[in-house]
Amino acid sequence: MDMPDWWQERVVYQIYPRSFQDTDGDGIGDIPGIIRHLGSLKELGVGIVWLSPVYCSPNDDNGYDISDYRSIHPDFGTMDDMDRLLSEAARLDIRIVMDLVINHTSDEHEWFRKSRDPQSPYRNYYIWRPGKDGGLPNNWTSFFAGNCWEFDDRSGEYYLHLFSKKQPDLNYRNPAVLEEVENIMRFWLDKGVSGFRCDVINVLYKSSLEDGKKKLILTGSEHYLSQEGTHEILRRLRRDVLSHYDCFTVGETVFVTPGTGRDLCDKSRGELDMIFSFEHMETDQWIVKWLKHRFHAGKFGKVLARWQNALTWTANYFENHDQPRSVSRFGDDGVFRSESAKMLCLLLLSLRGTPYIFQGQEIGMTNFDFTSMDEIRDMESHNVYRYFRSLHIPKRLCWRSIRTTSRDNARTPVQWNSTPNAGFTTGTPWLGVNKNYIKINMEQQRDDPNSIRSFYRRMITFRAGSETLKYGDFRARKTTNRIFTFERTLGDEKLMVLCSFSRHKQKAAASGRLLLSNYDRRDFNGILAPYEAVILQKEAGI
Ligand code: ISL
Repeated sequence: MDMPDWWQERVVYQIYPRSFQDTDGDGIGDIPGIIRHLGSLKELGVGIVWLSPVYCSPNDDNGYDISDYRSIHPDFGTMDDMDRLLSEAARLDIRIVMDLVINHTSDEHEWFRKSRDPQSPYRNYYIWRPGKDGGLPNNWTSFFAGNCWEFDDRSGEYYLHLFSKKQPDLNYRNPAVLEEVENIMRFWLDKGVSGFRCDVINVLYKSSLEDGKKKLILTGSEHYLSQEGTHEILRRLRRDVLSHYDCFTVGETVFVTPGTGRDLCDKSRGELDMIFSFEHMETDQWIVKWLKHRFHAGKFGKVLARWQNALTWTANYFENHDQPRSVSRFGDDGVFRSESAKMLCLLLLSLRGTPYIFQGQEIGMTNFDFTSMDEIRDMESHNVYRYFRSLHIPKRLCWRSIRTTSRDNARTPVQWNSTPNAGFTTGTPWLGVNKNYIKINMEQQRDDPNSIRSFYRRMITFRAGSETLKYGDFRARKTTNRIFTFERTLGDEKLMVLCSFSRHKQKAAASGRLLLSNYDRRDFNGILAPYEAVILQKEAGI
């Protein structure tokens, strides 16, 4: 391969600032809280921090509804704090990547307020349409349940929102919108950020507003998923802005296949540097994420392998702020929590691509322990709950679905220590702290050589020193529901990675010099302990 870029060498750590560390007692995490822990992230081996949105926002969707792209929400601090974060991070050689949410703004953004006036030059920044035959402009359905149109009394028309009604979609047929976005990007890049995580980036361009083919989810999506117009926008952003800075982009891409995904991040096309795809995160669901079934490790492995083979570079993740905790979902958050969290760590960091760790993942934080909807803050969960109830689904079943799937599972505050509220805040946390913080917390794991966190550290160091793990070819060997086996090869070196998803011992027909295991052992005898993962070095020629 060509000389690797710095973003291929480093491990990314995602911070969801609201839940990371509060320093002023208002119950909401803040930028000074992030600065406080930078040293410990450095020690973990993190080289890039991705910050979920910290901009001004009415917080209908916790910052993914931006009302001012050039200012910091007072809950998080000030622009001075942000500048301090950038300089402290630079001092530690940690790059900061911002979330770029440009499919939509908040309805409280100045552009949208002005756009409500049909005569305003901002009218065309958004997608306004009159109703059709006494109904909505089309039959599209939203990512957050329900339809995609909201009527505005003031102008007598509807506006399009693929997400909540407080997140109106921008109109990318208007060149002024793209110019605004380019200036926002330059603003942050000039400040010293090193790139962007681009929110739902493959839905920007709507090719038409015709009715969609009726589907169980996202009716209308054939008119906006990965359209040529979006590809053109991405190429233009690179040409006009990104290519002038030392930065990278990772796109969150929804409903992509390996083929459409490749088109969005193939180096020769000059669009994104890498993408987050979702297929592996959908291997425990029926049709929609709210209908979960038992996790099939075999399917998970096969999907991971397919994407590893399809793209030359992937963005690898098992958790983010929208997904339940990986140890509760793909591992075992009971007896084998520690083993399975470490196995998932070894797997994540052995794949080809840039690894992304979500805050708390490195200590094996689990899904929330809430008992009712009153404790849930996520707007999506409330929308979906209401929708399910409108279909007369019994409350018990609705709650079961919310409990396993709600985005709040990932958003409970980071568990720092065993003092009240897990050391997250001295005030009242904006979202409940999981009561298991007494047992599961950062402080208790930091100095324990056998902790999950220590294993993350060890694995990150191991990866950093292994060109084969970073850049070697990937080849799946055997994928069953119990063991996922693959090889990574570079030059003469061949590494074999085995990951057990079983609660029982498993025989594995593999041999080689043991380089790493999540158990304390010196060599590999062909038997994997429960949730054991190993990296074996094969002798040359085998
Ligand atoms: O939760 C999801 C995946 O299981 C998706 O439906 C999610 O809404 C989608 O991936 C888009 O997510 C992003 O954009 C949303 C925001 O609410 C999410 O937090 C963000 O990650 C709208 O900006």
